[in-house]
Amino acid sequence: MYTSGTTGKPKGILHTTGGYLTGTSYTHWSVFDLKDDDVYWCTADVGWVTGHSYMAYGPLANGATQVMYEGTPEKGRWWQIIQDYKVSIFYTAPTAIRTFMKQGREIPDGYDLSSLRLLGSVGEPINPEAYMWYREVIGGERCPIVDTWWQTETGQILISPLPGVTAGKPGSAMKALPGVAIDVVNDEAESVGKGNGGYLVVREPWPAMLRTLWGDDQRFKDTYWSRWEGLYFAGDGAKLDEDGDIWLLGRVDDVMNVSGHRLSTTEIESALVSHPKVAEAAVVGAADDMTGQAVCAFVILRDSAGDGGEDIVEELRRHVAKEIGAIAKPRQIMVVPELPKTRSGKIMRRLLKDVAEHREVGDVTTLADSTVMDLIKGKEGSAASED
Ligand code: 7RM
Repeated sequence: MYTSGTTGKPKGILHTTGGYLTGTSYTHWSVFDLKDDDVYWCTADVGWVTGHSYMAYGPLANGATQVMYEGTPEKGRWWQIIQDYKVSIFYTAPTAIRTFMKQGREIPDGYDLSSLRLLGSVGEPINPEAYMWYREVIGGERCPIVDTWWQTETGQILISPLPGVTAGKPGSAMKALPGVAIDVVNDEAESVGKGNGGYLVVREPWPAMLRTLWGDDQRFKDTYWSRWEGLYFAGDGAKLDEDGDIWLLGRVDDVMNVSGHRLSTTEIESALVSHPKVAEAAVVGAADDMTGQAVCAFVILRDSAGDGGEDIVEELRRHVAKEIGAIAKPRQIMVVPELPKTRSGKIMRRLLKDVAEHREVGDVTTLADSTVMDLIKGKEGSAASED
């Protein structure tokens, strides 16, 4: 499976039949608590690893009854499918959830979603705001949510609550699955312990782990195994809360450094999305003479917010300062109609960074819609605010 290349040249991830099938079938059964009478639906694009592991290999090995649907999620279409086929387990991405939030709850409210008993999320951190909406509007307050963390490289889910075993927390992927040795470490590879943040690593092998990069063993070693002896480096930042539960903070490459303070993309984006007028947000660190880097945010407003009003940019900057602290206050916020995403729904922050640093926009070939950057560049300068 090739990685989407959000940060560089795509990598050919080599999986093996035995390990990969063991890892995907076991986790598809345990994380989704699969029963004989379930109707399972994963909305992923089958070209994304999620489509491979959790539409093809895992569910088919388990003999699951499943819905497969190819097409754009027109308003109401997904809820119609759940209603018609009595889907009981539904697995989708936060980017889709936020799109539905943007359109308003009246649409799903028009369908009978009572067959659902379990909801899943995958692909990026699910903001607490989106989690609550998913639980209430789609899950009718009765379905547990499994926020599943994993990668093309891991092949299978490694971090997730288990329904009926682990209580969920909005925004946390909670615990490593049984047998999976996740840790959060500092630069010296020491466990940071409860209440602290650092790098997400895996200390022991797991069944569906990648075996190498296709045709490039050296790059495999350099990318995943060179930072610390014997630890798999996932490339994500994470923190452990006081209970030892895991919160993913986004890619380490995307961490911003503002006047010596390390800020995570996830936390600032979640603060923006918690504002009632905001549907989606992406933040990047842009070079700044004063502070080294400055926070630049791109936001999509909810349909109900109209154009947000004259003072929307100031309102949002103050909101972030209130939620996180003055250090995280964006230097600049741009209200945009779309964000640049891959087909798997991941925001390509490097393109937004190009805009924020007033550069020619880089390679857009892996975008789901390559015209999006023109829309964003068209907005440049219109909603900037600096102090
Ligand atoms: C399954 C998939 C992998 C990267 C990974 C993370 C991010 C995925 C979550 C998540 C927070 C999650 N494979 N990621 N799931 N971050 N919470 N539940 O997405 O190879 O395409 O991407 O996606 O940064 O490293 S992937």
